Amino acid sequence: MSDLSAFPITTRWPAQQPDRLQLYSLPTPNGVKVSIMLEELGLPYEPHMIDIGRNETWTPEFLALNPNGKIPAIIDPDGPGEQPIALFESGAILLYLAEKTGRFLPADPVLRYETIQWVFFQMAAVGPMFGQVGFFHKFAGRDYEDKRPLERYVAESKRLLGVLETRLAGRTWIMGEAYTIADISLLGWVRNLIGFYDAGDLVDFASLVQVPAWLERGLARPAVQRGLSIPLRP
Ligand SMILES: N[C@@H](CCC(=O)N[C@@H](CS)C(=O)NCC(=O)O)C(=O)O
Repeated sequence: MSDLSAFPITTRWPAQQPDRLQLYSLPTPNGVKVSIMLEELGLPYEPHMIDIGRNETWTPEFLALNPNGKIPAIIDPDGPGEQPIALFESGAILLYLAEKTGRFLPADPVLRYETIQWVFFQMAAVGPMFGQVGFFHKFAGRDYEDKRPLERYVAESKRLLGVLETRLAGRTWIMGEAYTIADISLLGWVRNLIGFYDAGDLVDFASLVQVPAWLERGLARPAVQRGLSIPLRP
């Protein structure tokens, strides 16, 4: 039986099954990357719902796991050297899980770095830019009189969607025939932009061909569907 008592987060969110990977998350575009990956892998894990609306990521127990105060984060009791490992940042977690299992990341070095490149593209560009569209279009920033920030983030998001549109031409997935962590990192963000953020018209999503078809293919995957609502919101 694994002992996770050295991790303060387990005092607030106790592990019922400490031998399983512990997921601390919420079904947001960053959170679902990890739940989708875990569902795709079929790894046993125990999800813990972290309520960001109640600032639970800013509690001392959560901050001890992620000093940056954000979901998702994990503890894998079966980490390298058979020691537990704690990780935050969804991109790092995707890479860790891909390397641990040898799945969803090509073994060929060139293809592997190409995949990682697209994961970084999501982490550095798509996530931050789409998130700002959400803030200025759907959340508090909606009431700001000055519309220039919204316009700037919409323009950049449209440009990024154009990059994806070009990349996906003639490809089923970002890496061609292989479904990888690049797709897993991006699907939730594109879905959220046109769904929850209601920004489809703003970014002229209807003018795209490849991205909507890719999104539909991704959303048709049962593991993606399951991962999109894990951990269950109350
Ligand atoms: N770069 C981080 C971003 C994580 C992030 O922004 N998480 C948001 C939810 S999508 C969060 O926890 N927000 C809580 C807060 O800022 O209070 C990652 O990809 O893991």
